Amino acid sequence: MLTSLDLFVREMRELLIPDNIYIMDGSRDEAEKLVGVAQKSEVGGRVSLEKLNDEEYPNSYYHRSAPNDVARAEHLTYVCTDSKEQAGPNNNWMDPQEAKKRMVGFFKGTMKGRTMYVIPFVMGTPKSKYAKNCVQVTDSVYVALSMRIMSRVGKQAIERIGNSSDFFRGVHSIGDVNPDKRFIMHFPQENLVMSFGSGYGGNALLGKKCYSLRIASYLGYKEGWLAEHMIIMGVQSPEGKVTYFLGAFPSACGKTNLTLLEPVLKGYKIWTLGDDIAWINVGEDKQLYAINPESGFFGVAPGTGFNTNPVMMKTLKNDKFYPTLFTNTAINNFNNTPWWEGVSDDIPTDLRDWQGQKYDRNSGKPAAHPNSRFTVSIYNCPTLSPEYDNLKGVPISGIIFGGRRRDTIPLVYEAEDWNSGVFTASILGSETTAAASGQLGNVRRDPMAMLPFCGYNMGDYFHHWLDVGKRIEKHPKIFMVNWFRKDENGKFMWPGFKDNFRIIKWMLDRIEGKTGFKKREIGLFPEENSIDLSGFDIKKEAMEKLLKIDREDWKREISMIEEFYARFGNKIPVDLRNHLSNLRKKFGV
Ligand code: GTP
Ligand code: SPV
Ligand code: MN
Repeated sequence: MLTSLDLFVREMRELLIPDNIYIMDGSRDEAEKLVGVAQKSEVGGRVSLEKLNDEEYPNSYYHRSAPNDVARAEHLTYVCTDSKEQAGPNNNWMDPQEAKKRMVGFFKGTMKGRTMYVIPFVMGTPKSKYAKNCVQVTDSVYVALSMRIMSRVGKQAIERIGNSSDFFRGVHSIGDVNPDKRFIMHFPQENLVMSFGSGYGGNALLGKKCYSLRIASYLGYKEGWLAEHMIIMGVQSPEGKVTYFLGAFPSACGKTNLTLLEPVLKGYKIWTLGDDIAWINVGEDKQLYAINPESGFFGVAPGTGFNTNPVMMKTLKNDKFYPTLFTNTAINNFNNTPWWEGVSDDIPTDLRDWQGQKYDRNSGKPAAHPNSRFTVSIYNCPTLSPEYDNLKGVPISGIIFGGRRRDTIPLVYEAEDWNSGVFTASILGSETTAAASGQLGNVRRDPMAMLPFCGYNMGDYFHHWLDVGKRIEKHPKIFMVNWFRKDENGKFMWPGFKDNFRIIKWMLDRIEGKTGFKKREIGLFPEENSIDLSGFDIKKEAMEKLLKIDREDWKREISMIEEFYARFGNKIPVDLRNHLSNLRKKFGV
């Protein structure tokens, strides 16, 4: 008897017409074999993988993508539900039949002369009831190897699927990496994604944003849980108590750095559980519990160095899990190591830039692509939490939201209660970054850092957040932060990175009731001297500026929020609309 999985593979063979089919077992031997294949295979004139200096970066390989394929393509990403309203104004929409017709046209026979890799994988630790079964096919050996780092690839997935037809199906081909034939189509009602024409990150590793956020958020809406663009971390106090936080920041706004933080305050420790995605369930004790469905980091390289993120540097130099990949960084020819802005203070003299050209340091351009990344197993991380594989996840006491804002948003404040927190998260704005193709530095609304990742109507999503709040008894505290406020000279006013722990410590004190608050227009602010600034010579005026509410800035902010809310019409919950009108009154608009 053919299983549903067999039938899917047969259907894919008939559609894609590959020369060979390879079903992955997830073993290390297999990974070594596939790396060998990648070292010999070319995509668009580029060798798929090149070995890097094994002493400096063990088990590490370098990949250069096509220059037109270096980031998520939000304008080519669609949610194809029966009606446009289900997808909402936050998504591009296409009729599912039309979308499929278009994609089948692209996919037909596209794997002639290629191998089809069949990747069975589990998102979440396989014994957990929250884990989900998935299968992706791809013709990119780089994607296949990346998937093995980012998720649990192999036999366990096939065993878990068994005779069931209930698994996520991902269909992927790099095609000829032509942006005119590039689409990432989601079919939440069919647990299906079809992605053509890109080999990059979130466009191609379908377990990541496509499944674990867009499809999973839709499943969560139906089933009563949340799939979020969030880190998970444990903060251990000098007494040994661990408090778990979630943190949502838009792409390239500091998640990976926060979850691998080495605290600046003595006696504290951060335990890493996840740097990008959290699946959040209501536990039997009516508390929120979170798991990380992923098993690796696909992290931003620029800015990562021993000064800013020593734990990630150690992770990248760890040889535990094979392999580690570097994509679109520069290469230091002197010792064949990957190089990017921020990994060393001085620029090496003999660099190849991310496109493989000799780097001209007078060009004014960076050598590494601003969205160059590393793909590395979470098991390489020295601060990996012992609770990482906990089947029910970890109990959540605090949720942090943050954006990248040169002005308007204070360094930190707290929401008064769950619903105010949902409102605060729903009005999150952030400057666009290199993680998605398009203009940089534009402020846009990015509620819960989920604008590009919510697989259904965001109005319904806000209702869902409020509903989850009604089902829990012990509500986590909700905070808003902004590490990126700038002074008149365009300089960051807050040092960020390890000093962010000073703010985390204040949150801990708030959770434990050890410090009070000052109530202001937008929420609860730290009392005088309650942020631990020991060993840090920041001026009192600088702190005041970092925590300032500028009324003119906020009037502008409110009009941006209103514009955003208006797109959703009466889908915006009444409670959130009331919060907005209260805010308007406080600022006299
Ligand atoms: P995605 O993987 O795209 O979801 O990004 P992310 O949210 O994990 O962001 P990440 O931690 O990789 O940081 C993105 C960029 O911001 C990097 O260049 C970091 O060096 C920089 N960054 C992170 N934290 C801080 C901070 O506290 N202050 C400043 N100034 N920069 C930071
Ligand atoms: C992001 O853009 O938020 C990322 C990178 O984490 S990607 O996998 O490309 O989505
Ligand atoms: Mn992300």
